[in-house]
Amino acid sequence: MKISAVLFLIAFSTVLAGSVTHKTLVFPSESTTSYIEMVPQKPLNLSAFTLCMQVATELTGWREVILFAYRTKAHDELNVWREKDGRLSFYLAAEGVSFRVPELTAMQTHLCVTWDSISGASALFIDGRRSLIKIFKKGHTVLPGGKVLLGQDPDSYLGSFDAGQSFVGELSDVNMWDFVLPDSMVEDIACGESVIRGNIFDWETAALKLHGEVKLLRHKV
Ligand SMILES: *[C@@H]1O[C@H](CO)[C@@H](O)[C@H](O)[C@H]1NC(C)=O
Ligand SMILES: [Ca+2]
Repeated sequence: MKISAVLFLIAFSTVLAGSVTHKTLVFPSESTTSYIEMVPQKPLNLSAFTLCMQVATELTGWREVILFAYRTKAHDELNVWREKDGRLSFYLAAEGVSFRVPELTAMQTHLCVTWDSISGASALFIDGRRSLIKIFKKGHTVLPGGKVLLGQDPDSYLGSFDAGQSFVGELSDVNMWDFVLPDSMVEDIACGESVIRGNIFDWETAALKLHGEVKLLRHKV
């Protein structure tokens, strides 16, 4: 083999070895059985948060889609939804705030929601761009002691799933912080310029319990 060919092979394998793998979850079909439980690094005892995820779904039409569910034995504490009319919303203890945004599609969308109890300031970010701020649940606290599910909305602890609300598509990069990240950091995360690890959920290390047909894939990026 020529030296140049050898060098090329070495360079090529170095590129492959050095390439980053990305962990992602594929929810293949509507079901009442496919979901993930995510184990947090510390209790969701929150007076503020930033919750981010990378999401793609082809579900369209008059259908609710659960994007994130955290409930305790007694209550839904924090749920993120795509509503029937395409708006994105989040709910704290049964009350919701929604945002009129471009529809989720088959293409990846980086989505974050932020909330702060002191001011009630709530906002949503799509691919790093912030929505307007709405005032929501000022003075509220998200209570600890529950479980976080991706893919299903539990109407009881932890069951009573509805296939018509289940998530179908791809989810990844679910990261959560117990404070509100500055707009510029959300923008940097969304465009891949910085990796800021969540202190409640860190996607790189988060323990995931898979149920049903959900596939955990690692692909090179
Ligand atoms: C929740 O946070 C409050 C206020 O910071 C604290 O007093 C309480 O002990 C925390 N509870 C748990 C279970 O972490
Ligand atoms: Ca439900």
